[in-house]
Amino acid sequence: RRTILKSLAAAPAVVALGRPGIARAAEFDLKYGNNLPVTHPLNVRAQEAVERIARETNGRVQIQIFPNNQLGGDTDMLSQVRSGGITFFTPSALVIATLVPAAAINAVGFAFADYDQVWGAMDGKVGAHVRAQIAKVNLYAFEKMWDNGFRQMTTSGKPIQTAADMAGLKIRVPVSPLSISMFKGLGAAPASLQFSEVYSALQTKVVDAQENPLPIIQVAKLYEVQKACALSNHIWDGFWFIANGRAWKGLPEDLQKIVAGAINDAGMKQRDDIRKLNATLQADLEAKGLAFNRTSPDSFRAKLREAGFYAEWKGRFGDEAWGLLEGAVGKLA
Ligand code: X2X
Repeated sequence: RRTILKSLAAAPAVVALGRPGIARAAEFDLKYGNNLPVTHPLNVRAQEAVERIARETNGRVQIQIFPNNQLGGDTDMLSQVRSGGITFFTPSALVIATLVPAAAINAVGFAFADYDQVWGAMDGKVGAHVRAQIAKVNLYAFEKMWDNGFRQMTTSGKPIQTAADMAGLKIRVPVSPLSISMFKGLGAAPASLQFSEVYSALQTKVVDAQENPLPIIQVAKLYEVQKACALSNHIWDGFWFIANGRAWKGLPEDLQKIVAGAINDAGMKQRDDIRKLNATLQADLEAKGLAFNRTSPDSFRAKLREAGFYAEWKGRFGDEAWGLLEGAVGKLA
């Protein structure tokens, strides 16, 4: 009788490890929300990280992922991660910049020529500067930024060839002061909408255009409601993997180390996933009916310069941050 009771008592621990879905509460039960469909590499790699964390902490840290705006749009998740309602969130640099203005520095129009420059800056001094600003609002930003990608412009009407084609274009942009400023500078009529609203806004023609990296256009099926894609590479955008500051400090150091290790490693794999996708996505999307054209950055840069975009944002970011960016990409307009 005693022996049976003992083995029954031991059983739940095994169940808890093997089947997190029905486990009793872990010592640290944490929530992570994001705005992307489960098929995006960000969610695929985050899921792997969550499993690794459960394993390496022997079930002490369980993270539940809420993908695809299940907990609300970006603005909602940003306030949830600040209050501690969720522990983790992956806002794009554009989105976290509504709270930490310095974070938009990587989104300055046409700043980066390629990924070597991007990761040089974001794994180097530019990224360190932004992470320090994020820390000031009691959020913890993990070291490795995850890739969203170079943003491209899609339209339901005529393709965008040069900056002149932007005149009056009703284009959706994220909830981001820099994006609004940049697209106004280009002569367009930008509207800020959270990502959760983009598909239906395009479908119902509330807006005629949007701009996002190709992996997003694919996983969110935006090709169903857009006709043409201009390869403009106008902004490089990434996701900061952030944690509520209090919750992060509340994790014992050994657990922090495991969580950060798993998340940063997953971020590096996610960057590589996007790199591989970038090589094949144009053909995939063409097969789904999206027409592609290349653009030269020249007319866009000239228009932005003329509109005072670079001068304005140099002032807003300040000489220090602007200098760090120029240190990574060369002199900006
Ligand atoms: O909302 C967007 O366009 C997206 C998915 O790229 C961001 O998260 C900024």
